[in-house]
Amino acid sequence: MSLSHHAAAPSGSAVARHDWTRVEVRALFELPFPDLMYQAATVHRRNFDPTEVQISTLLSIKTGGCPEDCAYCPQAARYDTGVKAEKLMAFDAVLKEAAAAKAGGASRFCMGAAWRSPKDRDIENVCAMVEGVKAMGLETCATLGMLNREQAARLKKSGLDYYNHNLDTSPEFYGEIITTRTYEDRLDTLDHVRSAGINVCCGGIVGMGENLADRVGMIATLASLPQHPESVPINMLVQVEGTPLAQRTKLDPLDFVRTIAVARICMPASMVRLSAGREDMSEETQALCFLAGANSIFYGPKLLTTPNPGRDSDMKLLDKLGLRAME
Ligand code: SAM
Ligand code: DTB
Ligand code: SF4
Repeated sequence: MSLSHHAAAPSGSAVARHDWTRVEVRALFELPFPDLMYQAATVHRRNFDPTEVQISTLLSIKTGGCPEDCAYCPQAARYDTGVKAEKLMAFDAVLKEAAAAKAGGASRFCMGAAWRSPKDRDIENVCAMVEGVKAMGLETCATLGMLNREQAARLKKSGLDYYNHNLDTSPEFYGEIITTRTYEDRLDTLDHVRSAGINVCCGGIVGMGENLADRVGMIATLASLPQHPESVPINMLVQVEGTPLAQRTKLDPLDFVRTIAVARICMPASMVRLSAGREDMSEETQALCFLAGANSIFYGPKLLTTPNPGRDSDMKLLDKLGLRAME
């Protein structure tokens, strides 16, 4: 083998870097598709069994009526999307849903609330739910909005395994999507979660009208956090009628696959979740995402308020691809 050929082989190193520059990340996005896929699949295989997919189920424990202005979100009170504001679900009802998720094969149960930030009373109620869900043998995740240090510590004490808080996009594009909280606010919450010793689930959304530089900026920011998020959800925008982003030009599915591949390469040991948007995605696109290093999905017919593929069709897809649920 010639030296130059050898030098071109992907390293797939398990050593995680935290100093990814935008130039380097952009160069990955601009690789010829076969080279990008080869490199991503190599990194995936060095760090994980590529036939295993982690399965999480989502439940909206507090739906709608949110005061924030996130332009993608059907739960923002200011957009007329048909989502009705509800109160926090009762403890027993949440546990019933968690039991159904476990019976369906999920290993992680993620509880989402349409809050800007929880009140301390809300935190106490959610902590009770976390304890109950955990006692069933499920991993627990919550996404409740901005947290202060004390709230993160209280959630940790209840046994919460993961906290989801997304950066959503690049720092430059962020202001066009959300004005009611800053990028810095998000980084602060992530710091509080990390400092409390809770695993971090943090990713973003593509297909919001951002450009390549924004997708580069989003991945470079995630991969430059002091510690990579343990879970990185990559969402394809679910266009919801009534939200400001309902009519955005759809992203080419191959650019979505590229985003997954670059996330896999830059954060080699993280779980990369093929998150929202699968309902409108072909099986072929999803298969490419798994080849590109995605190893986690949301499972069950509903995300928070929008549809997700049914359990049967997902099981058929995993089966067709020879993939199985991670224990
Ligand atoms: N209210 C809390 C917050 O924003 O932090 C927690 C719930 S919020 C719905 C969680 C995440 O869902 C958002 O950060 C966003 O990334 C994602 N999301 C919301 N609406 C979406 C949509 N229409 N398409 C794709 N992802 C979406
Ligand atoms: C994440 O990154 N995606 C999930 C979860 N974290 C909470 C939410 C997707 C929501 C899609 C729109 C809806 O169903 O309301
Ligand atoms: Fe509220 Fe979260 Fe939706 Fe933003 S993403 S409007 S904070 S529920």
